[in-house]
Amino acid sequence: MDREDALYIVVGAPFDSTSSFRGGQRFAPYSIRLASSNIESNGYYLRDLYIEDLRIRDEGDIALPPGNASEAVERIRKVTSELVGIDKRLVVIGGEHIITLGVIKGLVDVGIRPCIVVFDAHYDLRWEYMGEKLSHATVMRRILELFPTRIVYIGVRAYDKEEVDLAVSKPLIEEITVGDVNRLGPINIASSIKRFLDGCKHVHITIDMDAYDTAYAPGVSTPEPGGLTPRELLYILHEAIDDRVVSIDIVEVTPPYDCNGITSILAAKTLQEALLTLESKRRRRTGRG
Ligand SMILES: [Mn+2]
Repeated sequence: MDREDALYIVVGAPFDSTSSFRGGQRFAPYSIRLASSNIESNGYYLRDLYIEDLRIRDEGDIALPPGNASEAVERIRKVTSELVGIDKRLVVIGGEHIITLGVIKGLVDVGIRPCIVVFDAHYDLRWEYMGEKLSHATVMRRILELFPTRIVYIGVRAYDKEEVDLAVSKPLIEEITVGDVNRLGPINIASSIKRFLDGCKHVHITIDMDAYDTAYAPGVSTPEPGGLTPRELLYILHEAIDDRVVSIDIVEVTPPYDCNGITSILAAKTLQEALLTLESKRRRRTGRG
């Protein structure tokens, strides 16, 4: 589909240079695309809408320089501002989590300061990590420095003291742990996310695949047991998405550490559900197909 006619643009961001444990996220865009063309195209929570009904264009991968995180962030920023600037919803397939900084910077360039929904086992709020200020472990801290915004974390269960102190001290940060999901159930969690996002004009969603339990998503860079099930995460995602979502990224799949591609398949399913939900809410608002 031509870029002009597309409503949704997909790009890959194959970067993994700041990985501290299990690298290989640069192979994820290829692996997730392969999985996406081999699963059925219907929605998990939706009927009568199929992925082939959506006006999607895949632009391929952004050329990113190995070992140079600041240049990688710059390139992602440029691509994001160009595509979102012509009124497209953007889907970025990482890559490690630092790529989200480029996406947010690109949104800021075109005047969008989104609220951010983060599915992640970690806060990624460190000031620096092993001497690096641009790292998968610092990405949300760098984003906080750009502008004040509402950030809701879902699935957090692994952090250091500096991160939890910072998160607790910021009234604009809401955290929903896996324990909260267990106690309250996905339905109540989804409504509290909706309340928290009340008043946001634009929303960015970032999905770190380690938010899922390692049983469902073993092929991630920094696995943490005790995470969300696909049914929980897909439900919360489905409820959290509405027409204000301008961009989505999915990060941290590392195919070399995956088992039979199950993490890539789940990432493809997650993205597919996100896109179908976004489209169904757009249709509901505009009354058009
Ligand atoms: Mn992360």
